[in-house]
Parts: sequence; C-alpha cells; structure tokens
Amino acid sequence: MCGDSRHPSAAFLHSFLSLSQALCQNLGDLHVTGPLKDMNFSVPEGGGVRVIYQFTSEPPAVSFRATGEKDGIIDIVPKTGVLYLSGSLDWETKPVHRLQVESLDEKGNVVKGPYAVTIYVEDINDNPPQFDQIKYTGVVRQNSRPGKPFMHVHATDRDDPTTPHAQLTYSILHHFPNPYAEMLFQINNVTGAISPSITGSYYLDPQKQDTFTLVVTVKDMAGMTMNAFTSSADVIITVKESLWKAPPTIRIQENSTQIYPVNISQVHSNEPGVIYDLFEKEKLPRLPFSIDQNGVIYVTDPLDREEKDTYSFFVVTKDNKGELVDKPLHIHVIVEDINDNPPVCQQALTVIEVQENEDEGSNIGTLLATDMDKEGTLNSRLQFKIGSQVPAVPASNLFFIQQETGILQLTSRSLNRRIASNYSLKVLVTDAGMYCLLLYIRIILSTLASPYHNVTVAESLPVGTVILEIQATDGDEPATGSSYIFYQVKEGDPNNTFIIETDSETNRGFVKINKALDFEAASVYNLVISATNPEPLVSGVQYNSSSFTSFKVFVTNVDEPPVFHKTVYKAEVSEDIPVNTLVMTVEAYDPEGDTVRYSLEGDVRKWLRINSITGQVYTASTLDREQQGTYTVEVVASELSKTLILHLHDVNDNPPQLAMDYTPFFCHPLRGGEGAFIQAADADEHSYYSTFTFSLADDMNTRNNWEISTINGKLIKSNYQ
Ligand SMILES: *[C@@H]1O[C@H](CO)[C@@H](O)[C@H](O)[C@H]1NC(C)=O
Ligand SMILES: *[C@@H]1O[C@H](CO)[C@@H](O)[C@H](O)[C@H]1NC(C)=O
Ligand SMILES: *[C@@H]1O[C@H](CO)[C@@H](O)[C@H](O)[C@H]1NC(C)=O
Ligand SMILES: *[C@@H]1O[C@H](CO)[C@@H](O)[C@H](O)[C@H]1NC(C)=O
Ligand SMILES: *[C@@H]1O[C@H](CO)[C@@H](O)[C@H](O)[C@H]1NC(C)=O
Ligand SMILES: *[C@@H]1O[C@H](CO)[C@@H](O)[C@H](O)[C@H]1NC(C)=O
Ligand SMILES: *[C@@H]1O[C@H](CO)[C@@H](O)[C@H](O)[C@H]1NC(C)=O
Ligand SMILES: *[C@@H]1O[C@H](CO)[C@@H](O)[C@H](O)[C@H]1NC(C)=O
Ligand SMILES: [Ca+2]
Repeated sequence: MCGDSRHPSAAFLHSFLSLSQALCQNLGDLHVTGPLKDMNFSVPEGGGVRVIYQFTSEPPAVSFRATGEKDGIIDIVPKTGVLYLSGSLDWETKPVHRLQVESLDEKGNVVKGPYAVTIYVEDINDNPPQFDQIKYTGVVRQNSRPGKPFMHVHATDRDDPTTPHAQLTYSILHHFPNPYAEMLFQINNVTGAISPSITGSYYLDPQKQDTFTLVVTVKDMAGMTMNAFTSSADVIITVKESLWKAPPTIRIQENSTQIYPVNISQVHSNEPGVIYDLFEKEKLPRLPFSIDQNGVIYVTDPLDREEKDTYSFFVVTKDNKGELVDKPLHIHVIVEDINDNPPVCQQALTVIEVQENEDEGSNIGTLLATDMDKEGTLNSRLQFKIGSQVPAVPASNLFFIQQETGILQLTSRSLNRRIASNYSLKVLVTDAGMYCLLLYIRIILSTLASPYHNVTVAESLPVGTVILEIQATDGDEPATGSSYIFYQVKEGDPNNTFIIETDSETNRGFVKINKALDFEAASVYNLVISATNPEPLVSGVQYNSSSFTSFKVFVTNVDEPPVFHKTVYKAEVSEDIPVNTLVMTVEAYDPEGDTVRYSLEGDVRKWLRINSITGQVYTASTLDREQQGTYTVEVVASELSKTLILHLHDVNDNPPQLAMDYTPFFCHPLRGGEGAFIQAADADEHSYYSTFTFSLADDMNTRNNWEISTINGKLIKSNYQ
C-alpha cells in the first residue's frame, strides 16, 4: 500500500484504493502521502471520485482546511488530510484548479500554510472536431494556378490543442463529378485551404463543368489512430471563366494628338491583390507602354509607324514576394498608319532627252517620288500632275503625265528645236493631303537621230582622219554644261576601227579612224552611234538618256601592188648544174586578189629565166663561177589587171553556104528574062566571101535552062531566060 486511510466510506475507499493502486503502479515514486507544502497534481479529466493525496499532520496541527477553486468537486477530509475528488473534473470546463491548504490546531488556528495546491486537469480526447459550417461555397477561375487556394474550410476541436486530441487533419473524401484520374481539387491537410490541383488548373473549364461538390472530412488525433473522431462537410465549388485573358491585338493610331499616357487596354488577374508588370523581349531602348495596379495598360508616347509598326510584350502578375502568379500574357500592338508623311520628291534636276521626231504618245520617262506612309494605303498613294511648262510654246500642253504612274508622254509631234530647245516642267506630286514639287524637269530636244549621210572613204586614209562630225543637240547653240554628251559606237564596229571624240565646249563629236581601214577585210560598216548624258542619274529617277543615230561607212578599194612574201630570196648552187635546173620559186600575192605575173630584171648574163605564172626560176645557160661568184637579179611581180587582147589572123577555114531559107519562084508561061537572087555566106572574114564563085550543077538539063551571073561584082544573081 502506498498510504493508509482512516475513515473512508466504502465507496470512497474503493475509489481511493483503485487510485492508489494506479498511482503506485503507473507513476512509481509519486508520494501519495506527505507533509503539507506547495504541491502540483495532474489529474485526468472525467475519472470520477478518487483520492488525490493525503497530507500528514504534525503537532500541534490536528486538522486541515482547503480553500480556493474547489468547484464543489475537490475537497480535503479535515481530520485525515486526504485530498479527494467527489466527482469528475472536466478539462474543457476548467483545466486548472488552484487551492490553498492550511493545517489547524485544536483551537482552529492556523499552524502552517496556506500552501498552494494546484490541480492540473489532463485532457482526454472526448470531443470530435467540428466544421464551422455545414456547407461551404467557393469560386475558382479557370486556369488558376495549381496549389493557389481559392477557399478554406475550418473545423475546431474543444480538446486541448497542445495534445493530439485537437490536432486536426483535413482531406477530400468525395469529389463529384470526378471525370479525371486525378482530382481537380486538393486540400491542405493542415490548413483546410482548397486549391486546384495541377490537373484542375489545366482542365477546369466552366463550359464543360461549372459546379463541383466535394465532401471534405476532418479528423482529430492528426488522423493517426483508428479511434480518432471524424466529421465532414460539403463544399460547393463554382468554376468561372478566367479573367486573365490576353486582349485582342491592340491597334493604335500613330502620331496621335491625345494626351498621354492613353489607356489602351485592361487585363484582370484571376487572383486579387497581385502586382502587375510589363516585360518585353525585343530589347527596345525604351518600351512606350506601362501598366498600373489595376491592370490598365497605357501607351506613354505618340508612336511612329514609320519607325516601328508593331510591338509585342508581356503582362505578368506577381505576388508580394515577387513570385509569378498568372501565366504571362502576350500583348500585340499594331501601329496604324496616318498620312503624316508628305511625298518625297527628288530635288535634283531631272533631265530627259527627247528627240524632235518622237511620236505623240511616246513615253519619254517616268518620274518617281516616294512616300514613307504605309504601302498599299491611300496615305502613300501618289498622284502626279504637271504644274507648269516653260516656255509655253508652241502650246502649253506639250507634255502629259499619267496621274497614277508618273509616266511622262508627248501629247503631240510639235516639238521643234527652232521654237524651243528645251522645256522646264514643274510636276506636283500629292498623296491624300500633302504634296511635293518635282522641280525643273528639263527636256532637251535632240536631233541626233536624224540620219547622217553615208560616208565613203578610201581604205588608204591614215589613222586619225576625221571622217564625220556629229552633233547631238545643235552646233549653233552653246553647250550648257549640264548636258555634256558622250558619244559611243554601239554597233557595227567590233574591232574598234572608229573612235569618237567629243569637243566638250560644243558637244560636237568627231568620228575618227582608229585603226587602218582595209577594203579587203571590211568594205562597209553599219555604225550605230549613241549619245549619252554622262551625268550620274538622280537616284530613283529613270529616264531614257540616250539617243541613237546610224550611218554607213563605205570603204573603197585602192589598187595596191602585189607583195612578195619575202624581201630577199637566196639560193646556192654549183656552177656546173645543167641548164634548166630549178633554182628557187618566188611567190607574191596581190591584195586585190588579182593574178600575179613574174619577170626578171637585171639578168645581164642571161643565166636565169622565170616561169612568169608559177614564179619558178630556172637556169637559162651554163653558169661560171669564175665569171661571177654571186649573181643578183631582181624579180618583178605585177598584177595582170589589164585586159589581154589577142588578135588572131583569119584563114579560109569555113565553106560558103547558100542561104536556104530563100526559095525563088517564077510565073508560068515564062516570058523570058525573069531572074531570082541567090545568096551565099560563110563564117570567115568579109574579104574572103567577096570572092564567092557561083556555078550551076554539072548536068545537061540544068545547064540548058538556067544561067547564072554576078551582079555588082559581089552579089550573085541566078537568072533563067
Ligand atoms: C507547480 O507548477 C507551477 C507551474 O508549472 C510551478 O511554478 C511551481 O513551482 C510548481 N510547484 C511545485 C511545488 O512544484
Ligand atoms: C498532410 O500533408 C502533408 C504534405 O502534404 C503530408 O506529408 C502528410 O503526410 C499529410 N498528413 C496526413 C495525416 O495525411
Ligand atoms: C506627326 O504629325 C505631324 C503633323 O500632324 C508631323 O509634323 C510630324 O512630323 C509627325 N510626326 C511623326 C513622328 O511622324
Ligand atoms: C481602359 O480601357 C479599357 C478598354 O480599352 C476599358 O475597358 C477600361 O475600363 C479602361 N480603364 C480605365 C481605368 O479607364
Ligand atoms: C533652253 O532654252 C532657253 C530658251 O528657251 C535657252 O536660253 C537656253 O540656253 C536653253 N538651254 C539649253 C540647255 O538648251
Ligand atoms: C546609205 O546607204 C544605204 C544603202 O547603202 C541607203 O539605203 C541609205 O539611204 C543611205 N543613206 C543616206 C543618208 O544616203
Ligand atoms: C575584225 O577582226 C577580225 C579578226 O582580226 C576579222 O576577222 C574581221 O573581219 C574584222 N571585222 C571587221 C568588221 O573589221
Ligand atoms: C532609250 O530608248 C531606246 C529605244 O526606246 C532604247 O533602245 C535604249 O536602250 C534606251 N536607253 C536607255 C539608256 O534607257
Ligand atoms: Ca477531441
């Protein structure tokens, strides 16, 4: 026994004994009896009647007295000093009871004390957790971040929060509907915070399912034991469309006169209290946009489309720790064009050369102007108009410009250099509202294209000879300097036989022989000559700066003597070679291609002869070295250009013939004396047929009836009488 008792009732004793037993067994060295002093006791709640302790009395003390928070349950037996409970303590009602205990003598005077006796009530898990509400409702936005709570549930447990009895853990028991393998929502088991799961962040879509019912539970004992208490509640969740959406492409008119900054859009985070910010990836020196803490996006300065026509950047939201909240939103801005750029005209003088004889309607050039405004819009549509023409003779509308293309045309054929050698035009170029002036388009009239006479030159003319002078503008008019002319042989002279030099003062061109002419190589040249203005063309301006002329150069042949292939022909022979030995062959050719004949001159010893046709030289007699060791003669080659007339002397080598086409006839009866002419001829010379002799065939009948005689000594008359 741990202690003794003197006057306990049966029930009390029973309790006391079991308490004592328990204390002895479980708490080992706890003294259940002892002198009066300050003491702390720990008593589990709800255990019923029991003895806590027994104070021992020391004389002169004979009894004890307890005061304080006895609450009708805690008291002390005065005579025995037994501290006991007459009922159950409840931790939830009063976890600590503070008492004062004194010892008294016979007369009731305090001997010792008061001492502080404190009874700590120990909690037991006698309360289930309870949700604050039977039913919770919450709203979640589509695409909310996973794990970002949008609502909380909360439960309480009346047990001692320092013990597992009130340690609560939350979980989701049911999830209606639950269309995916993983739940769309999750709950923090400690805080009761409900958030979308990763799956939910991805799949939640009010179009598909906008309401979910969760059954959440809460357990005490940290959910660790089977006999933990469990309670549950319904959570109704509504899914709403995401607020966090990128606006459609924003269009901002450039160079606007509004007061900046200008609100151009607004974005809304799904989460409250976020910090909005912009960032861009284009590495611009400065982003002309800003955002405020309500998500309103501003353009901060006027934009210039011609400088940059689109912007792309992101809006982000951060929490107060700088962590990203929503996925970055991509913002697109298009800068819209306004007509804020005037057309740009070339300021430099544009020179167009036109030939006098150009047809009406001829395209003589295209004028160009540019506009920085957006291509393909009215803001950059340019229109051309002739402002003035100086001089306005012979008419004020000699030129026409195509309004949309800037193509300049002649309206008539009335250009005449005698009236005006040049015109200056002012052309007005307009866009939808602004304009520029293309100043002084000088149109120079040129006559180069009028054909020159053909030139005939002898092939023997020396290099450098001027064969023709040409003039592109007019020799009578002084050069202006602004239109120096550069002539070139464009066609018909592959070997650069001709060259053209220009007098820079007069712009006159001199066509000269650059390489020796040769009738045999080329007897006619069809030269095409261009006259160009070599001034650099104004960039972007195109015009036809050349004009052309053409003429023929006829080269005449000059009879040139034959030419030997060698200047000296040499041969060595022995003096004893026989006569008619071939010594050498000389050869000459004639530039005109005529046949060459050879002869020898200075052959004083008559040793050699030459075949005049072949040029073969033979020995003509016996040579004698003792008379002359080296023998020099000249070979002459001449062209056979004269007609050879070989007169042949006739011989009588043709028989005479009667002219058979002539048949004489006579009328019967013959009166006598009738006659007829008979003629004869032959191919020989006249002197021969003058002596034709006629005779009758040698038979009797003929000789008796016919007679033949000669008339005038020349013609032969055959007569029958
Ligand atoms: C009783 O407990 C209180 C609080 O823990 C403490 O201050 C006091 O010293 C204790 N008394 C005794 C006698 O142990
Ligand atoms: C509560 O959640 C934490 C982290 O999610 C987990 O480690 C722990 O085991 C959970 N407790 C219970 C009782 O489910
Ligand atoms: C804006 O427009 C004005 C005329 O309205 C013009 O003078 C100015 O050059 C323009 N600015 C830009 C940047 O285009
Ligand atoms: C900013 O402009 C948007 C539309 O562009 C509008 O919806 C919003 O209400 C405006 N915000 C403010 C603060 O003016
Ligand atoms: C242009 O014509 C004017 C007269 O109309 C004349 O004085 C001037 O010299 C001419 N200029 C050229 C380059 O031909
Ligand atoms: C030049 O010669 C050609 C033919 O040889 C002839 O057709 C042309 O009319 C001549 N030109 C002139 C200007 O005489
Ligand atoms: C140009 O030279 C080539 C080679 O020397 C010659 O064959 C040709 O006939 C020449 N042409 C003219 C047009 O002189
Ligand atoms: C000028 O026009 C002629 C004929 O129209 C053409 O052959 C020539 O190439 C043009 N010259 C230039 C420089 O455009
Ligand atoms: Ca409890």
